[in-house]
Amino acid sequence: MKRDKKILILTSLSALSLIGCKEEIPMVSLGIDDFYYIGRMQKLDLHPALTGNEYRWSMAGENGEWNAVSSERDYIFLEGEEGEYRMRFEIVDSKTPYEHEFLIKVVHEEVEYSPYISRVYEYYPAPGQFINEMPQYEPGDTYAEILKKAEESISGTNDIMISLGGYGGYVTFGFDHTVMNIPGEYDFRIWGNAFYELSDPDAKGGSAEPGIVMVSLDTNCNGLPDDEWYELAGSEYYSSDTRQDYSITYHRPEKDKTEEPDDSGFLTDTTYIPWEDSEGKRGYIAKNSFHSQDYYPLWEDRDELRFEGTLLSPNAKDLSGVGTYYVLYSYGWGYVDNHPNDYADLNSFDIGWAVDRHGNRVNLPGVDFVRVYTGVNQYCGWLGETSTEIARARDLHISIPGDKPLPPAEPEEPETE
Ligand SMILES: [Ca+2]
Ligand SMILES: [Ca+2]
Ligand SMILES: [Ca+2]
Repeated sequence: MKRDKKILILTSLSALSLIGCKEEIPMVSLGIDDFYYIGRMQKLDLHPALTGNEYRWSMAGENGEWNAVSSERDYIFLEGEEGEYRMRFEIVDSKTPYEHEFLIKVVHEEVEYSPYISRVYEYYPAPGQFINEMPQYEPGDTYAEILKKAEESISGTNDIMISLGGYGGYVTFGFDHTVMNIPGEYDFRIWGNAFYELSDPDAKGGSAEPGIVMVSLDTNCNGLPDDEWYELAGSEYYSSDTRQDYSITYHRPEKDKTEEPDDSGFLTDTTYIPWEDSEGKRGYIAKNSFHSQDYYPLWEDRDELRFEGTLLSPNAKDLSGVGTYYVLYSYGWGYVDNHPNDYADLNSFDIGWAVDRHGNRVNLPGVDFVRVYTGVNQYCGWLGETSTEIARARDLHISIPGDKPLPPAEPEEPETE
């Protein structure tokens, strides 16, 4: 009880903010304080001022034993559960060893968190038949204005669909807190507009336009998505049909371009937006008769748009054989806009799936930024290019009334070939 009193006095004196990354305030030569207060799901960024040969950060376990949590010089403390965490920092050095114990009290947020998207940081769609309409471009709109429209569309429960266009087009969003990675559990869910066609629903085919998910932790604590990105390795990550380090460049159509329609009458310009990819292939995003607006982002100053990432193999089949009936089959798991929204688990994601650019698993305590990009470069006749759409996302660890428990996440370590 005595200890609690002491803590309360310290809180009122230090008046520390519970919002965002909290920079530690150097008070002793080490630069690590004795007590910290931080909201749950908020990062505490600790930088010791002293140096040595090695470093060791430990957290006290239930029985007072010390569990090592990091051997880096800097440490980001992040916990989702309220409570007191006893920490120890050691500098392992033969000449000037150092040891410092401190306490971190994790408290409930002052303003309740939203489980839904609160910020859209980037919206860079590839060209496509829904671009300039989802969200709606109005003459004179700048990138900042389109970004705001994208944010208003998918934030909270507004549920207004935005399109990412053809392969590579992406959106980057975040929440009003850090999304925790709970081991073995799905951590967040994303809503698209996929559906299964009615004639053969068991085949899980219809309109599946898989988007690849990437995640990032704001490790430099500047609130911006300029930190390391990691792909969530979904069911196709280790498939021999999936290609890493793919890139594509789209070109703005010429102003006075002559349209080249096809024989079907559905495509009004088959050579509308040219592209070439890293495999030496060339092609076009065609214009169709159902969507007559510009398909190239009109707020863009750049005359070519380059995107890169992992490429999933085509998932569509032309069941008619004559280009009139395409079915786009769902991949197993781990992609956006790939299964109907009713399937909660198949639209949910485990941060534990994260891999670095060499395919090595990384162990992230949580993420601040989520990026989704269209994962296939595919054209289905009159249906047009395949494009991932998004309407909503939520953190599954901020519960809301009516929540049903999800099954454990798919294997954290996807099977290798
Ligand atoms: Ca997880
Ligand atoms: Ca950052
Ligand atoms: Ca879609």
